[in-house]
Amino acid sequence: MNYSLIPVTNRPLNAETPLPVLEEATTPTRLFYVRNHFDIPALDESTFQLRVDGAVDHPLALSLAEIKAIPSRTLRTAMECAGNGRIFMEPKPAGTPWELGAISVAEWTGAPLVDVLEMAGIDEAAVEVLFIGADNGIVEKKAIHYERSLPLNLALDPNILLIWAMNGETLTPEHGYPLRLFVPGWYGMASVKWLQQIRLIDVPFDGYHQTYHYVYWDDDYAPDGQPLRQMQVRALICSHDVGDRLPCAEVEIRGVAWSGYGEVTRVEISTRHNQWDEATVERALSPAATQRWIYRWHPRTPGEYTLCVRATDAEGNTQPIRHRSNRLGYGNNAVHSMSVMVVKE
Ligand SMILES: Nc1nc2c(c(=O)[nH]1)N[C@H]1C(S)=C(S)[C@@H](COP(=O)(O)O)O[C@H]1N2
Ligand SMILES: [Mo]
Repeated sequence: MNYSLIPVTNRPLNAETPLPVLEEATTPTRLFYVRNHFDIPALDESTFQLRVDGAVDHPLALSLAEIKAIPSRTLRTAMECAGNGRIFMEPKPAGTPWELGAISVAEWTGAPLVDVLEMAGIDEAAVEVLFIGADNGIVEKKAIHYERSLPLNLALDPNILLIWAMNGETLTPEHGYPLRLFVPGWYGMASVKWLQQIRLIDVPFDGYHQTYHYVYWDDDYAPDGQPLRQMQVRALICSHDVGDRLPCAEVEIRGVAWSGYGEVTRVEISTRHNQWDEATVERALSPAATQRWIYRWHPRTPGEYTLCVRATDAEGNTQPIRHRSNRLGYGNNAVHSMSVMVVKE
């Protein structure tokens, strides 16, 4: 099949991955979902500099060549937008109307953030690390950049990378060329694209995309003001779509599952109300990557069926039947369900 990205909004550009593509171990870059708050900035790696300043011993201005000279790491890991599935929430929250394709997997290559922080020397006054993107716009009458922070203790995780290659190639403009942050296992908002400045700060950051967006308000489970972090456990059906007609014979139902909290240990399928059967799920090949699952189903009688899939991770987190509710429509990891028609051959 010749797939292409599914447009969600044009300006800023937001587009989702067709679900069948997720069966591949990595998502081809041209089909990797795109989530932007502002227009894509035009940057050039020959003049690019990453500034590292604030509460550091020696402020730095690093060229891309200098960042590439740091021994790199490569991780194959999923990234999902915290608003994935928002369109299915009721009442419908404001925000980008994602269906279920705001999730993709790439092979991310870059320099460990901690190495750059150590080059600059972390001053003891630092409590957070702020990441400033080059993209900007007017929000509530104020000119702002896309910026997010991480608590210093979390920012020292050697798996947090300054990415300069995605799927073995130079980053594309949509995905943050020439440099982006990548925080494995977290919802995508943490992985600041077009990263131009890292500032160590001595008070917690309270910018728009930190303390207003990407926070749970009026949520069913989380206390008010709790910031979003790890991706919640989720499984999707990739082999079929709503309304598909299936023969009354053995069929393979396939899909993927992932969690930011650890390996997915169990995937269950329901084809009849409230009855769950085990699917076979592959082991995680790397942390927070998608794991494929498969279920062989042999419907005995024609008719309409609702297929549901539910994943559980190593920490025992599992998916709710009904989505959680919160003001901004985040973290919808309700079971994926779809009705299909089984027909006589
Ligand atoms: N500078 C910048 N970084 C950003 C964003 C943005 O709008 N600007 N969007 C964030 C969000 S909400 C997500 S889900 C991911 C999406 O990354 P992608 O477009 O490469 O899929 O980037 C994050 N980093
Ligand atoms: Mo996002």
